Amino acid sequence: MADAVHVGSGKVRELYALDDARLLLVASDRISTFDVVLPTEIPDKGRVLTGLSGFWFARTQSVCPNHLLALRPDGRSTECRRLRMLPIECVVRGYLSGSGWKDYRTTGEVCGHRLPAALRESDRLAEPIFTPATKAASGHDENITRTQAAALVGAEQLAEVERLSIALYQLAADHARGCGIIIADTKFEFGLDGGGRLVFADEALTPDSSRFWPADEYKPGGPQPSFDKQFVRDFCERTGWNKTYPGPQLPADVVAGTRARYIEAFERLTSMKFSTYLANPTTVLK
Ligand code: Q0Z
Repeated sequence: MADAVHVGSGKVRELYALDDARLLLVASDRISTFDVVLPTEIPDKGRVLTGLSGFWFARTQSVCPNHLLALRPDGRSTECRRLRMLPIECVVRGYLSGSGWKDYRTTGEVCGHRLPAALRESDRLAEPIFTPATKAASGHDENITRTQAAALVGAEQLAEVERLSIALYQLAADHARGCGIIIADTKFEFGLDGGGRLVFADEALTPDSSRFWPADEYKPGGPQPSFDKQFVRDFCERTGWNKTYPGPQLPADVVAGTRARYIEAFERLTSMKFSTYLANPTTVLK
């Protein structure tokens, strides 16, 4: 990475420019919960997320072109095409949770979708809905209506990213359900290439960009356990932490249990051993 120039930081990822046309996206082992990055890392978390993104990019090429150029041998770095990113988060919800549930409870609607009365928290929706959000620099994205989103990207562009987002979600959610994982919702990002074509970018259907729930524990009517972060959340609740910076250090058993859950998600979804991925990350693209 001698001549990679650092161009951005996320809570748990770093972005570098390789040249005018290519970026390097590096997923760290940092973990955040309740919006705070914890002082303890989860070994291999960044590799699991990079491998899962690669897996989904490879398997959704028939739906939409994507930014992936190569996975590096370290398993946590993705070389990608440098795009002009759209200024909206393309969220798809198949289940009613998080801000979708909050908005529904207050207004009966989510991003302009009027939903049936008397839905419960975590209920499955009859059809997945496209619920765009703004990219708030401060961190917390804000749900917007499709009318507001159209004002940001244009009506034609919006209709196309909505269609693509729903198709990507349906493909992935169907696959994951067969692996015992419910993808309750997910956030996609799209960019435009030099020819003005829409390209699926950033991370693809990872547990950091989605809610993954264990299907065998699904019980609507309240919040669901997180497939990946539940040990961390339970530990944080037990300590009485007030959920402001800094967060607590995680004990070894919570780290090990959480690492095992990330690897379990990887192995279930890819039907590949994680050790095979570590030996040669490109195997996940075949
Ligand atoms: C992704 C982000 C990260 C901080 C910009 N293919 C692309 N072309 C242009 N821009 C991006 C991408 Cl993926 C892009 N982000 C999100 C990622 C650290 C911010 F690793 N920002």
